[in-house]
Amino acid sequence: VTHPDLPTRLRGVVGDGGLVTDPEGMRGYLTDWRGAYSGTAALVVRPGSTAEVAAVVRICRELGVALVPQGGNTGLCGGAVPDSSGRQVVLSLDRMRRIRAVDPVNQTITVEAGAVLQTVQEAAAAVGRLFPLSLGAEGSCTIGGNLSTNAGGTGVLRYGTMRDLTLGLEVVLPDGEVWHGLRGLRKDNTGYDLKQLFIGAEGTLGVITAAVLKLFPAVRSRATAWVALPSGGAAVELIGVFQELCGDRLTGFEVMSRQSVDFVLRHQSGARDLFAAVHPWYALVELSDTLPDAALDELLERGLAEAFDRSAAEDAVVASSPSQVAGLWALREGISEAQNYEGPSLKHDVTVPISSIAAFVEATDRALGDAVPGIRIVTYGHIGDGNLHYNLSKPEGSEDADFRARADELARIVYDSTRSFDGSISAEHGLGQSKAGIIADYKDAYELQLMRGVKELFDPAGLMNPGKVLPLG
Ligand code: FAD
Ligand code: S2G
Ligand code: ZN
Repeated sequence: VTHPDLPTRLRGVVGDGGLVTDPEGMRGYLTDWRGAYSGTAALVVRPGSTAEVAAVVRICRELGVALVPQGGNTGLCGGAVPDSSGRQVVLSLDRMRRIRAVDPVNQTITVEAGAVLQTVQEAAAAVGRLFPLSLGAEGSCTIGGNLSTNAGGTGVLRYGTMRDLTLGLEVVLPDGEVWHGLRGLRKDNTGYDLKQLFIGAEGTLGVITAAVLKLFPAVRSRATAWVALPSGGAAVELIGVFQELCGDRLTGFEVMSRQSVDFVLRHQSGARDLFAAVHPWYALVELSDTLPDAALDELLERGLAEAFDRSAAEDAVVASSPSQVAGLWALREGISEAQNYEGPSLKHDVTVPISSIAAFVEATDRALGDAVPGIRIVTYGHIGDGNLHYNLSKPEGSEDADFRARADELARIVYDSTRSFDGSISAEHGLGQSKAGIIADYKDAYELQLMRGVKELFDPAGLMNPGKVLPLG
């Protein structure tokens, strides 16, 4: 199904250990984390160095074989999964996981693309620094994938997305040339900021092989609360209270609907409701500081008292131990997994202006309830960034297939509503294959034309992750 010389030529570069050709061995590379997308591939190649990546890319380009770069395969829009032609090659970075350098004085860390996010967090902590990207998949996702999806997560409010955390990149371009851009300077105004083209490109402009990332001073005090809210709009009021009171010390603010919490209580062993009463919405609020004795509990209590005065909170509990803090975050991070036990999770990762969040939820919930009576809407996420995970689960007792069959129609309702509030149809997960086909309906035509121009310049043969981000043709 592909070029006869391919396996031999690639084996000559990566050796037997770097090639996977048997169906059993390839399986894990061909389906995404939650089994929503799967494909077939000619083979999986696992280069062990930047030079091997460059040689592999050159061979595939010479033989006209398309490449699908892959990191931890935890992406949620099928960006790392090959198509069903059986002609594509999955290029996995899972053998390139080295931490090349940790520099506490310049506050940088240099890592290879296959390094797992949690490993990078630990390497930073070992020298008293913080690498602040944090998300539920951190035990499996890789820095290359985090860069390629411009990952967000729970620390964006204070530290930004991968765009804000990256100083330099090493990239293998689709012609096999290596861009040695591993600079760690915080200021370098010498022309176009090329690294930003590859961040968020989802593997369509080249293979990221290494990066220089920013480090921050470690936090040494933390205070965390779980707050019951009377409405979604109250979360917007609550975050305003804490931003005014705490400024940069507000380092975490996550919101969850009751439906989201119900799924976790149902499926996460050990999870329990923090309050006797049921509330429509909840927030996880976290303060942190580099000072070891910053009295953040008092600050947290002051903010909560203000929130109660404004009727923006109905109940609250402040964690009194590290294990209680971990329990609150487990509740929050458990939502993604819990959805998988309730039939198909039709995911929509949207941004709307924070001031419109309540109106967006109200309008979109209503439209969806009219379309599918009994639909269960799992709304949660990083509200400080205006980012809601607005995921749909089928009505209790209905058929998976019937619900899945309406995915496109329901996505239109969500995305058209997002557009009506001047939002974005992808806040942090990217477009992958799930949104490549509709992006033209939600993005300015001239902007798409410019994007195609960049794609044409970097990958004229169209062999780098075709069909992702930009629709084919
Ligand atoms: P993969 O899934 O392997 O690939 C993702 C994309 O990047 C693909 O298009 C792939 O082709 C490309 N790619 C990967 N490596 C390279 C490389 N080296 N060079 C070029 N292209 C490459 N995401 C968030 O932003 N915020 C969250 O809060 C969040 N929470 C999550 C929670 C759970 C439980 C799960 C399962 C996922 C979550 N995600 C979240 C989504 C996902 O974890 C992120 O998108 C992550 O950045 C993907 O990393 P990965 O290494 O798994 O990438
Ligand atoms: C999160 C994860 C994916 C989902 O948990 O913050 O990014 O299930 C999401 O929507
Ligand atoms: Zn998220």
